[in-house]
Amino acid sequence: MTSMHEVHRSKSIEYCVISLHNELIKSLCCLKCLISCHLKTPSYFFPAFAQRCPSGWTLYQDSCFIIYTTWKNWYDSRLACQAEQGDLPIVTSVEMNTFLTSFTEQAGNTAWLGLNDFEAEGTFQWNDGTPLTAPLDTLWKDNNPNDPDGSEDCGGLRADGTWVDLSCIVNKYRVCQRPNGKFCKLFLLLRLTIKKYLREFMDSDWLKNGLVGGVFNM
Ligand SMILES: [Ca+2]
Ligand SMILES: [Ca+2]
Repeated sequence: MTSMHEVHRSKSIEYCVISLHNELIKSLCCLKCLISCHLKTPSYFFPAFAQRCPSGWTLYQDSCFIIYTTWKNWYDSRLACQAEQGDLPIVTSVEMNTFLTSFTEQAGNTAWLGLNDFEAEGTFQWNDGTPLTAPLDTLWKDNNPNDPDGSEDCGGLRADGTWVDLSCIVNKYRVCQRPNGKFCKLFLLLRLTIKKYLREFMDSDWLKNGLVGGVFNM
């Protein structure tokens, strides 16, 4: 039978562990603010900021997207995206291309993609080095890539959803892609891990057997 003393000791331990847990979460939240997840509201509730894009950006899968209708060449467009912790888009599926086309269709012009054939003429790859593979290579507009004068090394997404190779120094719109709260997800994972270990700590035999009970009751 559980004595009142044991119940009291158990509650003391529980309170200490919960307090410790809360302090850890608060510390993580402060750190989160420092690395700036671009949240609208500073919240301790991790699920609430697991999926947040900055104002004006649209969430699609694990990334945030925005179109800018200021005219820039491919290089300056890329730099502008990188200045916002993003990059030109890397299209990973036909569905994603359809999503991106909603931007160019509305804007009514071509936007730069993170696609180029700098390394080998005619062999396009994404800015992260991954090759362009089927079925995405069916998205080229008729007769593209054509590189008519040997200078069309950058890929753009047209308003109709097809792609063209263009001279990298011509000015086009740009879509920027940036990760959606990767740091926040890391904290969410960290929090779940901490909870798991705290629960195991609470349930551990050596704790229940009172080996450290005296310490908590001091
Ligand atoms: Ca080319
Ligand atoms: Ca072309």
